[in-house]
Amino acid sequence: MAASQQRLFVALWPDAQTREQIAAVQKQVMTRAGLLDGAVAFDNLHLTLLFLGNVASADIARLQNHLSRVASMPFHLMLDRWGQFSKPGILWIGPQQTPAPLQQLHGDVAAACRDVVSVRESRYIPHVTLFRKLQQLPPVDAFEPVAWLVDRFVLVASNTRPQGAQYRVLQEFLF
Ligand code: 3AM
Repeated sequence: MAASQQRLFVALWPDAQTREQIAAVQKQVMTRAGLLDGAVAFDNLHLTLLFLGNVASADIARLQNHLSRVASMPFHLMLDRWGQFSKPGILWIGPQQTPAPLQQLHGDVAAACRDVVSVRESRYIPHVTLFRKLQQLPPVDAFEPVAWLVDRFVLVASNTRPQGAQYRVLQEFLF
């Protein structure tokens, strides 16, 4: 039987080369700080555009339809700074300067989703989470900035399991 609802989010999904570069930054911290736990799984690395939470399965086709109308030009995104959310022990990398097309894309995705699901307003801080649930945030060093050519976004289903989240890309939306 199909699930009556799915936990969804909209994200930028790194291409293979960008994913490798992000993972290399993650590895650098693990090696230098001797971290054993908390690393986001390689296949799960992403940049969230909008977290939607539970969406009724009956609404997902309409959501996809609205998202397919979101347009953008491809743009460059430079992941060149560290950041942390200290409450849940999150360490991330993100852009020093949010490119205007990314801010626009976030707004357009939120507007498209708002027609179908309720979307909470909050300040958008673009980031790729590298570690979660760290007891202590490790010291971080300079890293090789990751240059990402963004030409699509994705709708992702998240299955939260005790052994960690499992993400499944439901649809890719090319610009
Ligand atoms: O992109 P990151 O890793 O920062 O933490 C979750 C992850 O964020 C976040 O959505 C992304 C994809 O799972 N998330 C999970 N539950 C959330 C909630 N209730 C949430 N974001 C906001 N509100």
